[in-house]
Amino acid sequence: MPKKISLTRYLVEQQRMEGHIPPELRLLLEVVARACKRISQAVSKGALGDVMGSAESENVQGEMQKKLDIIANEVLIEANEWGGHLAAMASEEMEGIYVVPNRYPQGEYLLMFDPLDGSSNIDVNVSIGTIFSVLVKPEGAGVSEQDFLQAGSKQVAAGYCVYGPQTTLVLTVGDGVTVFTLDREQGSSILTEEDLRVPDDTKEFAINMSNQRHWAAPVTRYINECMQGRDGPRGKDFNMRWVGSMVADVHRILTRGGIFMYPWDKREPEKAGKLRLLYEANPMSWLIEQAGGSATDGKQRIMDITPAKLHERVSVFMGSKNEVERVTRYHSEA
Ligand code: P6P
Repeated sequence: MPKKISLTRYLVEQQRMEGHIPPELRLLLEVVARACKRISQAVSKGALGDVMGSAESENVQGEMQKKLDIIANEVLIEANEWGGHLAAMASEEMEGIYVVPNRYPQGEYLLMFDPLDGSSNIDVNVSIGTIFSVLVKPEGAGVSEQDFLQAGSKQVAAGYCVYGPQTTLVLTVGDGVTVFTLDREQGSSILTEEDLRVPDDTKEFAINMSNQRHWAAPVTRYINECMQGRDGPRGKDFNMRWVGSMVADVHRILTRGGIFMYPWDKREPEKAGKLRLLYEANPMSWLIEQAGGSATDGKQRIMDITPAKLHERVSVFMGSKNEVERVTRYHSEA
């Protein structure tokens, strides 16, 4: 167990002693963590807080918004817009970018987020979360959507906060993966794990099996071999988990290994996949890679993809290195 220090102290030490984090990035991460704490408090109220159910509106993805989707988005915007560390923000819940208003100082960072991932689980009290990613705005006056269209390898910070039995913030700035657990009595996030490692091998896969008839052949081959267990070519039995919240599934994989898959399928062949590249796949890919795992779209490293648009979707295979490499190899063999 690492020394029990707060997120603030950890970030100050990373800034002062390690030189990893410039002051503005430290401020950004502290503000995001504080916003996640507020979202956690709203989530935990449930039916007592008039935060459940549908907002009777659709987001840019054409998905029905939950009240908490909108609340979480507003909390993140309001917490970050005045601090002087950001030039603009982008969110799953907003069609265009949100440029920091002129009444506030502009910074050099770009913040992207899925404010409440897995919101279909809100009303049934299953873990959900916030995912965020940070880029540096390219040189030049002003800020535009084009500035956000950078490969995931350009990220300077990424993380998520999972609102489950514990509220846990998981973070990387390129020097491993660090875990902070919210101490509700103190009101601060306490360092509980450093340098998380994803085991290279696993016996657990995460995929929505109800889509099986729509998958491409390499995915069908991979899953069929897992389902054959010890009697099949894998020579071992597998288990399956699917929470329906990427944050919860990825947190489990970072904690005990596994492979998370949301592949392209025939239902909407024009879409590369369901998940979004900028504020879901890229931050999760960096965390997984920083913990020794792999993340591809079935053909290439997710973090090598240069986005063509803000809400670009991508096929996702991420987790234990040897499993991701196997299913990716099946794609190249197909
Ligand atoms: P399905 C949540 O809506 C999400 O974007 C991810 O968090 C989750 O892994 C996936 O979609 C679940 O999708 O099709 O199984 O409901």
